[in-house]
Amino acid sequence: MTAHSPGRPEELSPARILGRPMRRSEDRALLTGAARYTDDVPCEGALHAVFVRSPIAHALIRSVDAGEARAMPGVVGVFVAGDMGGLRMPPVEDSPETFARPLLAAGRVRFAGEPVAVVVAQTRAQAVDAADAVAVDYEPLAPVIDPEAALEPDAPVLFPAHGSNLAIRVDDVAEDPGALEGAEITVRARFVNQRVAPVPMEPNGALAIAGLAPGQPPVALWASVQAPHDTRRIVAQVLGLDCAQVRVRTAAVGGGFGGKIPTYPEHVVIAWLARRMGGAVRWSETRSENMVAMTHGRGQVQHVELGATRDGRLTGLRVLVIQDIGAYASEAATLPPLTGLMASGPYRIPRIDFHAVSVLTNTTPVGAYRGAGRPEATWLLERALDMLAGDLGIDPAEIRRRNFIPPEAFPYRTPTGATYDSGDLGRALDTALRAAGYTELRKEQAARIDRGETWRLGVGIGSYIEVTGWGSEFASVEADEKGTFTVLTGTSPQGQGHETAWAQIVADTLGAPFDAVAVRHSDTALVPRGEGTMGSRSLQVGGSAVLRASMALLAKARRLAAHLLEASESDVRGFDGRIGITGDPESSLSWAELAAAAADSASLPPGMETGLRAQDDFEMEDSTYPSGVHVAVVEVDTETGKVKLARHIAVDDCGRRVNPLLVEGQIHGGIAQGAAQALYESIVYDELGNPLTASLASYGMPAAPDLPAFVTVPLATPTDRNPLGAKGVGEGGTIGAGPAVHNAVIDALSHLGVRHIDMPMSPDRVWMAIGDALRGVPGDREKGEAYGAAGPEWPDRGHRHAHAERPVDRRGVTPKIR
Ligand code: MCN
Repeated sequence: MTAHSPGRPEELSPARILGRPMRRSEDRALLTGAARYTDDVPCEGALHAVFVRSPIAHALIRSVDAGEARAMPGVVGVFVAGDMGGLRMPPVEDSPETFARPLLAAGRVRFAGEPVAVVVAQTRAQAVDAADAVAVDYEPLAPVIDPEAALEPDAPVLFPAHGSNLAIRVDDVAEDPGALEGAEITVRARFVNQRVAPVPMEPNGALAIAGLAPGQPPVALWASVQAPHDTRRIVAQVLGLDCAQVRVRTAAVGGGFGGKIPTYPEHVVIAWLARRMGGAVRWSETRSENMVAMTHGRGQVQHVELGATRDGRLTGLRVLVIQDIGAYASEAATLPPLTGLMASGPYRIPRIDFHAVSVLTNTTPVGAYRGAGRPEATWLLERALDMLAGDLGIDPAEIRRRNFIPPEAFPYRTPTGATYDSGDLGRALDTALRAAGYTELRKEQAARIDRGETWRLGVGIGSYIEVTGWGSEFASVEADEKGTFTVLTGTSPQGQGHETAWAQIVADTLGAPFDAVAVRHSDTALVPRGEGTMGSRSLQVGGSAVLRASMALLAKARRLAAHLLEASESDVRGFDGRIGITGDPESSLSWAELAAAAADSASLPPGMETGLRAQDDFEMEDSTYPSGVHVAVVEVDTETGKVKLARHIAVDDCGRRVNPLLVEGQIHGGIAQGAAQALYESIVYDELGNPLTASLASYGMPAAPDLPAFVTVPLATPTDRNPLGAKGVGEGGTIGAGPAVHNAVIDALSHLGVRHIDMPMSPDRVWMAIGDALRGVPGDREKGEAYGAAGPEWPDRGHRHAHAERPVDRRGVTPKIR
């Protein structure tokens, strides 16, 4: 592994821009309404597409009658799977071809919301009306909605050719059937990490343009996605084109949170339609469509056994995850391996046994959602650890302190195969507890119980370590004769502020004014390659490429300046935005002058190419492991079950911070999403697979008044895995917050005998849990105590579906971080 020194050329920046809390240059356009989203991209004469979606979770399609729709005003065409020649999406990485999705449902629908036909009309209103008139004759089939029920031998099967709903097994992360041997105490639990929706402010959408002038690509696609180059690859592959024949761009993207990583069949259909029509076709999802068509997140049932000594030292962990992947194998295939990789959390756990099964159900496909597999790992550990602390009568802070991997043990190799780079969890915990006023909170908690107050206080700790950064990323930096700089980056932000941070990196490295740097991204015709924005990878991979390209550009500028000034290169430096002999402004050149000179090959030193430009592809050889501790303070009304998140303190270690303001914004958004899952949000289906939460009236997404102002305290341990010394921060807030809030609610009620409440901890659930505890009702499924001494059916005990036909062997496949 290459070690990078985070050191950088100091002499260039009397007032360092790197590390400064600069306000986002993106925000003026966003806040004044000037920013253009996909649906705002002007395109005269574009036709409008509207999808006809299945209202049934599982059915055979007997016929589709589009006669009436075709005759309606403005309708240009109605298309079904057969019209598209059986085109299918390529199978998602790591998942078997059997489960690849057709562009439009072919013969069978597998979830409510699956597109069956598409209507194209002159106006959107006409397309909406005509879509209503498309008559689909369905023959309903028995659906299966619950992932555990889907594993039963008599469950309805989504892909009869596959023979069962067990799509993928994961047994190779950490296999140790004896992991609990020698434990003096074992906590057993069943947790449901419920299905949630990403709910980006801007739903999905696309505009495809075909029939452009000669010399232009046959298809130009605007799409609201997180990885435009990947979308280009998929669209080209499905339509039988070369990548060069497809241009993919994003306009402003109004949030993604993982839900815009996939290229959806709808994107490809829109591109196909544009080609078919020889013109432009646009599609814009409604909110209710978004709630059923965009991938959901989480969706794990977790069976957990955590072993320890009587003094609270962890000895072993066994986990069986049942991952609901929904109707087709999508990005969800990547989630259980990540949960497994992070199953050790920030603790020394000598032995770990991890297994997972990914299961098909008649529901919206599941994919990455902020944290993607890592919050699930943190949640199961943090809940089990609090249960253990309760059983042993040890303070939750103390049990964590006893088990944290100490700073001197890094780099630390876990039994699950991760090599953590650095961290100082003890310091993070102390910092968070101090900021929260932990001792006083405990006193106040006891006083409220003594006074018999109905609003009880709860304090919850969420400690985490997560994994960020993979792959490689492209960047180039070019100086021009106007003294401005253009950065091209392969990252593709949805609100993370890359234009600001990347400009800081360039300005700082080159000694250039921040405002002189323009950052361009998310256009495959402009940026040759890019892996996109996900997995909190962008700064450490993409930002490092920008840094290295800037340093290469500086080196080129110095060489050129030395040549033009007839000086020795070693005497030439950058200072005050110029390049020349330090302390002698007469013997120096501005970046504009250098760029002008670089355009003329006659001015260049031998062997130097024209143009003042440099590029870089930076590859991460190993991931970074951000960590942190969150403390949540809740008040719970024991009479109504209502929970108020009163305070939330976050100490997140993302290594070196390029822009503390951006980091804080990321942590704030992350906390909101973690707390939302703990308290409010859940995708709910009825037993027939009808989505009951397909609008924001029924899906419990919190708004600002539901959440307190968050307290964030910085802490940084260095990493040498990239030249910026940075770890990712885009997801840490979510990963730390959810379990902290969850633990806080149980903490408020544990004196009443409440041991666990599954999420979301809505007033009715909390109220019922209090009632059950007071009546001494033993733990049920809701309380995470479903299993007695026998425990669940672990694979080595002959998992009941071990015989399923063709489960896919993932041995040797490295998980990709989403
Ligand atoms: N940053 C920094 N110093 C660090 C780490 C990060 O200054 N040590 C800054 C970066 O410059 C960047 C931001 O923080 O501006 C986030 O950087 P990073 O952690 O690299 O994450 P990504 O840019 O790759 O963003 C992905 C991450 C993910 S995976 C989800 S999901 C998510 C998130 O970002 N979705 C978001 N934050 C989001 N924020 C918005 N507004 N919208 C989404 O959809």
